[in-house]
Amino acid sequence: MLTRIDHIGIACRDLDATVEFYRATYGFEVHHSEVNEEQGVREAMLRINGTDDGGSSWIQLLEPIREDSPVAKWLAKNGEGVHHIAFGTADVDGAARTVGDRGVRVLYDEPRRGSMDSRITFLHPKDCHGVLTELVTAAQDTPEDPGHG
Ligand code: V0V
Ligand code: CO
Repeated sequence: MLTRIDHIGIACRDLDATVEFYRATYGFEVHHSEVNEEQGVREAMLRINGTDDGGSSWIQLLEPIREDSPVAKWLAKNGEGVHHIAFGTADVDGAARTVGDRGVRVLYDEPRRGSMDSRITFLHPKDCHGVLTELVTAAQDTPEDPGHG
């Protein structure tokens, strides 16, 4: 059902400085960056590796663009650090249904738009032993478009 770690989401106060740390320290480059208004973040995706199911694994660096956003709220309480983990699946709708049936609160009725046109949903951290958990189907993983875009 869940086939890989799609990404680790890291909350930071200064996206450019954090990107520079990952570049200078590890040699990771930004593959993609965007603003997600709905989620209230400016983000950069650093591609770590490809996987044999056609997806990839990423570090997702997140800077809040609004004080009332989940990442801003989390930063105010915890400071910078790991904010969530995201598992990759070819079928986020089915995976969310299955996990929901197992008693975990799924935060969205329908998956929403995530980074790079992925489809994402979240599981409540209080139902996941303190870990905000995201389920994601990458754009290139969707059954309608099995290509390698
Ligand atoms: C909150 N809590 C967390 C947490 N955020 N625990 C672990 N990890 C986190 N990231 C805990 C918090 O300490 C509280 O525990 C409790 O949950 C309620 O938190 P709150 O501060 O009162 O905040 P809420 O309830 O208003 O919101 C929490 C939820 C919210 C999880 C519902 O953050 C949310 O909707 N998150 C999903 C959306 C999101 O995070 N978007 C940003 C990434 P105590 O103090 O009661 O014990 S966007 C993204 O990943 C994208 C675009 C992508 O991947 O493509
Ligand atoms: Co994420």
